[in-house]
Formats: sequence, C-alpha cells, structure tokens
Amino acid sequence: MSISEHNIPLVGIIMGSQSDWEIMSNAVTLLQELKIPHEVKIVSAHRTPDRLRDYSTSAASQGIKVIIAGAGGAAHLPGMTAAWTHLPVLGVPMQTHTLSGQDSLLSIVQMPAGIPVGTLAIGKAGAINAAIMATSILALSDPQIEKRLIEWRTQQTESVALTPV
Ligand code: RP5
Repeated sequence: MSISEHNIPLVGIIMGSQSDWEIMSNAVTLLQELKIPHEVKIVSAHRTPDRLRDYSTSAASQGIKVIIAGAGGAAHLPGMTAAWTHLPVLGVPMQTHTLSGQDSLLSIVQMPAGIPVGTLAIGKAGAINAAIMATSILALSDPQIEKRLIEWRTQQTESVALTPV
C-alpha cells in the first residue's frame, strides 16, 4: 500500500508570510495533481520563531517526510528549519521588489557545511520544482508515487508541441 493512501501529510509546505502564498500555491497545485498528501502553514523565522521551532522539531514524528520552505529577503526560514530537523528541506527563494530575489536566493543557498538546504530557482519555477523534487524523494520508497511521477513527466513531455503556433 502506498504511503500516500493514508492521507497523513507527507510534505510540509511552509512560508514566511501570507505574501508568499501566491508563489507557494504553485507547489500545492503540483502536489494535488500528483496526489501527495500535504499541509500548508505560515511559519516566519523572524516573526514566529517559536512556531518555527515547534513545527520543525515535530514534523518528523507527525509523519512529514520532506519540508518545502519558501521565504524572501533575509530568507532564514529554510535554513533555520534545516537546523532543527534531519528531514530534507527544499528552499524556494521569493522574488523581491528591492533586489529581485537575489537576496532570497543567496540567503537560502549559502548554508554552512553540515546543514543542507536543497535550493530551487527564484519564484514560481522554484515552487513547482520543489514539489516535483519532494515527490521524487518520496518515489524512492513508494512504487505508486513513482508511477504517478513518471506518468506526470510523460504527459509533460507529450504536451510540448514540435511546431510553434
Ligand atoms: C519574509 O519576508 C517572507 O518570506 C516574505 O517573503 C518577506 C516579506 O514578508 P511580508 O513583509 O510581506 O510579510 O519573511
């Protein structure tokens, strides 16, 4: 039986602010398409540090297998989450008005050795790819999830027209 049939969230999607939701909702859409149970929460490294600690330290025991963390600017959420948990953490840098998201990207990617964050692209592509990568991680130990992922990838390939219109 696939772990995705239990309906216990396997992927935790967290974001630093309500303002991140427009981008992070793209990760949710992908997980819905791939039928991966997930949960979504606002967890701010700076404004709700206790929530960050509580979420990160309890995620594994709650059944979460992968955490996707989106944040912008001084984007400490993915890194601090990774500091609190051994679960894989995928970081999605938000595009920002002031520095175009380069601030977010560098804040997330430049982790010290020993505490990794798998860092995706800035913005929508990063959110989508984080969901696909989370599914890939789950697929390593679940043949049904692997089958759905391969089908999704095949459909994507087949949807690309040879000739532009
Ligand atoms: C970060 O600060 C959030 O992840 C967000 O991207 C950024 C701005 O947050 P708001 O001021 O819009 O709430 O913590």
